[in-house]
Amino acid sequence: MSETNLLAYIFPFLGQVEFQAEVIKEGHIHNGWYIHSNHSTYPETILQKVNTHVFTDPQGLMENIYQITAYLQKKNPSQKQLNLIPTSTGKIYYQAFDESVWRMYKLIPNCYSTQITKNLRQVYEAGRVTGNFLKQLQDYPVHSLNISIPDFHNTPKRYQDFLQALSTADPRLVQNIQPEIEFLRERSDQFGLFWEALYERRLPWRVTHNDTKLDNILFDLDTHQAICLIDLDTIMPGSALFDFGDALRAMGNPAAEDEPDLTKVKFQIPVFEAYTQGYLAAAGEILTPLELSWLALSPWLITIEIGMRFLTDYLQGNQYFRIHYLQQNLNRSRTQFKLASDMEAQQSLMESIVQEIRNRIG
Ligand code: GN1
Ligand code: MG
Repeated sequence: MSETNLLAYIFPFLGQVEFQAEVIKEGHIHNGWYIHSNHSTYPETILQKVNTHVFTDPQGLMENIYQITAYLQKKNPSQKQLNLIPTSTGKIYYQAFDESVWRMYKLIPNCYSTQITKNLRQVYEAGRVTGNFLKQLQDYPVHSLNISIPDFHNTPKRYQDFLQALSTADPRLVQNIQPEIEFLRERSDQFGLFWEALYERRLPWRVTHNDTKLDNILFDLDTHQAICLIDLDTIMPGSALFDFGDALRAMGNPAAEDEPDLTKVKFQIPVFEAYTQGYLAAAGEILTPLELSWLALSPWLITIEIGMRFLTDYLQGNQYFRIHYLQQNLNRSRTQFKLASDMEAQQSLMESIVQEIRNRIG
């Protein structure tokens, strides 16, 4: 069977129309295509081949997405979101004989995602939609969710994984990353802060997205209002600090995630301020005192954690994150560590901004 026929078999509406597939280049994990056709109900869709090396329980992952989007839809019927298109057998994904897993979403018309912020209004919107996600799901039975990737934001475990990779890596690679090894070692006693507090229930378990970078948000093309979070694969029980921190890791840096010129990498305080305003306007009232007191610290810890994951993958031969050139994961990790250093230098300013916004909101 040709690929076109196979697709039309899985998603029968494709058998009724001519369609074009365009490769999606963003995203480090799945393979994806925009499918354009003149079908009346599904003119624009996204087809994804789920990365089952990363997500070993596709059934559990898809159940999470289905349950959470249905819950959000019920809570707020006017809120737009990506909808899964059922397969020919009425399922929300298709598992082929070779075990590959396929799914398709109907795109929301007139919207876009981006890796680069346009202006602070857009940053505020990103904060608002992420805070809103947290708030709308505050009563969802969090522990009924499947764990799509165990220990995803378990920073101490990520560090152990890094040390393990280091112990078996090619010595020439290790030689090249001595400053990065030292950077992590000096800070390693702080890596357990959030994860241990979650396990000791000092921080509440919440439904979190866990991958809140800017390009995982959809915006309205005309109004630039944020519509919803997308890329829902990593929805799991977690801490609000993971989502707040990861968003600022990505948005706070004006340079590319793999920018080789580290002088271009910095943490932008106005972005931090605008995002925090939007986030706290939406979710401020439900956050606990400990969550609020660690808000300004969370971008730092999550930035280091993701830098560590890039570096681990570099040492292990780039098996996890998709790369477009050999040094890309090394470059990615270096930007993260530079960014984290810049946050350290501005930590007290970030603390006072959170305090000031809290005072203003009341
Ligand atoms: C991956 O799939 P994507 O590109 O949205 C990764 C995140 C990282 C991010 C770094 C499942 O997200 O954890 O923060 O890359 N997703 C997974 O850009 O590992
Ligand atoms: Mg994504």
